[in-house]
Amino acid sequence: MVAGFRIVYLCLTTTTVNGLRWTTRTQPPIAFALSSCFPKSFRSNFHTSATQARLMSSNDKNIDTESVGKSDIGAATQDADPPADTAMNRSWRSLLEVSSNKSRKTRGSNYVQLATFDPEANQPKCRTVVFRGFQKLPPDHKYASELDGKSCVMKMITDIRSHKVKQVEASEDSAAEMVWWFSKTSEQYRVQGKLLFVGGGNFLDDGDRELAIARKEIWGNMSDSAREGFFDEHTPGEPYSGDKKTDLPSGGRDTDGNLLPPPDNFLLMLLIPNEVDYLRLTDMYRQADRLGEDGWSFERVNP
Ligand SMILES: Cc1cc2nc3c(=O)[nH]c(=O)nc-3n(C[C@H](O)[C@H](O)[C@H](O)COP(=O)(O)O)c2cc1C
Ligand SMILES: *[C@@H]1O[C@H](CO)[C@@H](O)[C@H](O)[C@H]1NC(C)=O
Ligand SMILES: *[C@@H]1O[C@H](CO)[C@@H](O)[C@H](O)[C@H]1NC(C)=O
Ligand SMILES: CC(=O)N[C@H]1CO[C@H](CO)[C@@H](O)[C@@H]1O
Repeated sequence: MVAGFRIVYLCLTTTTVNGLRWTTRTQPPIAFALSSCFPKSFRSNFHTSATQARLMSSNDKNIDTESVGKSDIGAATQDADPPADTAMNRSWRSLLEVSSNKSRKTRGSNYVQLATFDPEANQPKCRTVVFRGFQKLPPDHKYASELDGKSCVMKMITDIRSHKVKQVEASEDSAAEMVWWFSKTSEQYRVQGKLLFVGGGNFLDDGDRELAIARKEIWGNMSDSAREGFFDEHTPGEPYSGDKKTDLPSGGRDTDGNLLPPPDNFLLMLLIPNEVDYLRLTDMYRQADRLGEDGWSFERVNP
């Protein structure tokens, strides 16, 4: 098993968004890229601003218009037409719930891009990860963060051996930014915040009861193949060392089929947001949300 397979496995797991269970099916990254990069609702009837025109042209180069079904365009246009009065006065968290509900059936709609900064290389680094729902925490928990009665703590998983972990650990403020593009509704969320890892003893918060439970739960909810990958001793990113099977515990289970505890490699990764930039292309609406001392505030800004 090599790093490439691990990626596929990560995509196969059952995840939760807003409390709903859903399973992401494997598909080649290329197919994913194609299907999700076509902003179908760009062709809606809204006025075209300079920014929109720029965005459209940069995308249209790659669009095979024949492959975008007419029915899709219609559906997307309808869906992407929020009642103006309600859409203008909502926090990013409430907007995101609507977006994510609308796209729940779209394959790959829970793939997000996560950027960290590598202080050693003095370079930003970005990669795709699976967003696995919001983590509920008790109100008095030190990382509890709520908005409109909903948790803002964003849940993902990763391997301790991946570079993002070193990058975040080496950076002073654990800063990261996640980008989430909803192709169906032509919305972009850029979520800035702090990344937090929870593992089996290597991190500051590993002893936290709530977080340890959350890590265990997500481990248990993963697919067998995803779990298995975390027992693989081939270090991700190292020169290819062949496909020789180590004796991985099949499905991350013991010989009786019982779930093994998560290995130290397996990390719960939480993003705790402090700033969100929301952009909706259908009507060129942009909003900046910020977490201040008095909680979240938001303001409409020019697109
Ligand atoms: C569709 C897709 C989903 C992925 N999901 C995850 C994930 O949930 N967690 C993760 O650590 N890597 C995931 N990966 C792999 C990352 O993109 C990346 O290759 C890996 O984490 C190593 O990155 P790093 O060394 O910069 O940390 C996924 C890749 C793809 C293409
Ligand atoms: C926006 O919503 C808040 C409550 O979330 C409310 O207090 C405020 O009056 C609303 N503003 C407008 C202009 O609708
Ligand atoms: C989104 O979906 C969840 C789960 O079905 C539901 O509980 C929630 O009310 C929905 N939110 C909105 C804003 O539609
Ligand atoms: C989303 C999901 O599948 N959640 C389940 C994870 O596993 C626990 C039990 O370990 C269930 O209670 C959750 O419903």
